[in-house]
Amino acid sequence: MLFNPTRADLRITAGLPSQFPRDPLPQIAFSGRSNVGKSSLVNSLLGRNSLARVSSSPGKTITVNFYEIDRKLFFVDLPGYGYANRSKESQRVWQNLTDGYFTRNPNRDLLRLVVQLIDARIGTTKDDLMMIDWLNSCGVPFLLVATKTDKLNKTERAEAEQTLRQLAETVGAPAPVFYSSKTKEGKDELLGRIAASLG
Ligand SMILES: Nc1nc2c(ncn2[C@@H]2O[C@H](COP(=O)(O)OP(=O)(O)O)[C@@H](O)[C@H]2O)c(=O)[nH]1
Ligand SMILES: [Mg+2]
Repeated sequence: MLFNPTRADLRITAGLPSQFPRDPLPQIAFSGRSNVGKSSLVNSLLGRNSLARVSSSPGKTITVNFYEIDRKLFFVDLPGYGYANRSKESQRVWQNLTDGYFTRNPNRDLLRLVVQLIDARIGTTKDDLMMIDWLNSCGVPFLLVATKTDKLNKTERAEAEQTLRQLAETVGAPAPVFYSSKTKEGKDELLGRIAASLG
């Protein structure tokens, strides 16, 4: 399916699974640790500077944000995970909402792809692996995307490529995409993979 990524609007900021939209449009979800560069990636895919907020204090609000793209699909910005000083209560809210997205989403069958972000500089964290395990156990198709590749030197880049390719193979995901919101590396490739997942 072809779509114009610049025709995008924030449709709803959902704090509860009951607020998820019911429109029968395919969904592409974005998942990753807080601060992995998710908002920046969504903005750069949409050619916007600030549609998805790039936060200075990460993880303040726990919401699932639905962006309607070209009236054809939703980009779904899932709440970030993995910061150290999260309270028990906010951990519970995160769990309920994220779990709700995969298990109580009225349009769960319209979820085409989860774009799972990994910070290229930090590498795969324990939380990333838990998320990947969970996506696997839910049977959701997902794609690994390394973010912030502009921060890597040549050696680090080669290492990151090797590690991530290996991980993708191990977990049965397709070849990873390497992305930089700064240089736009990987933008066309990721848009192409998303379009392909829509059939
Ligand atoms: N160098 C570089 N920095 C990035 C990139 N993407 C995000 N960042 C920075 O990483 C921080 C977190 O980004 P943000 O998009 O808010 O992450 P989120 O919490 O996952 O939504 C911000 O300071 C961004 O400017 C990138 O591709 N390259
Ligand atoms: Mg964000």
